[in-house]
Amino acid sequence: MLITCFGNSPLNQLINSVSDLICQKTNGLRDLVVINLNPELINVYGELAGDEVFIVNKFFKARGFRKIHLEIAQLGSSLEILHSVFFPEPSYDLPIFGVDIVSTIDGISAAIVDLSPVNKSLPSSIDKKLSSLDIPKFTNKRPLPNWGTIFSPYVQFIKPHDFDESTLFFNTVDDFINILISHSDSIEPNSDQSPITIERYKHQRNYCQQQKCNDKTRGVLSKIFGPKWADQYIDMVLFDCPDQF
Ligand code: BLA
Repeated sequence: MLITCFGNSPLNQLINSVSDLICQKTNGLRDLVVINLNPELINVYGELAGDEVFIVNKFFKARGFRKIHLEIAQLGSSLEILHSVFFPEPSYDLPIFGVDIVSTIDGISAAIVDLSPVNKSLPSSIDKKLSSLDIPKFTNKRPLPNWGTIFSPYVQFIKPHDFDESTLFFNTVDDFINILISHSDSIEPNSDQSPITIERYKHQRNYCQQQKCNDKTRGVLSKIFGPKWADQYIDMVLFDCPDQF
């Protein structure tokens, strides 16, 4: 199958180009299928002080990935967010690919990308490829929050200084996703019940639990949709941790 991307929109240029990139890369995955969620959670519309609010979600699964999530949120006139996570099947030795880009009227305030481990460390071939990347020296590196222990040593959390740094961030996302996909193509799964699969499953749960500690995400969603809806959305859509995958 071939998925449609978000199309041209008046979004921030970095958000547009990264969402296109992720969409194109997703299209190249083996055994790609759409995951159908409750339609009320897929497209969410609202209003904030007369401004349009919408969240558009796309969900897929593919060989090696239990859930691929791509989300664009336009929250009023001054906040746009791109959120994407590739949750692996725990039977595959794959890290979690995650991207978050937050754009305000003053430009991008936060751009983060990582391949986060689901074991004590990253698979050695991924570690080797990441360590040989020429990761740019971004001007404004941002400190990780306390819950950010889930990220790898290669995580990039920045506020791009200018257009050139936005392009460099785009290239970094491209490098990270290419490393992930070429690794996913080269490996075979372990059995569902093997101890290593169970270990990866536990780490994935921990990743979700830690992400749920991000009060900035909760704060923005609560302000618009109320705290109950925000908690439900975070639990069921962004970082659901099913008992069994
Ligand atoms: C930060 N996330 C933020 C911020 C906002 C959101 C408003 C603060 C921006 C800033 O400090 O400049 C909001 N993010 C959202 C919303 C959604 C979203 C509303 O995804 C979805 C609807 N967050 C993720 C993923 C990662 C992530 C996958 O969803 C990492 C791969 C990271 N976001 C992340 C981090 C921060 C952040 C580390 C900074 C938190 C802090 O500084 O306390």
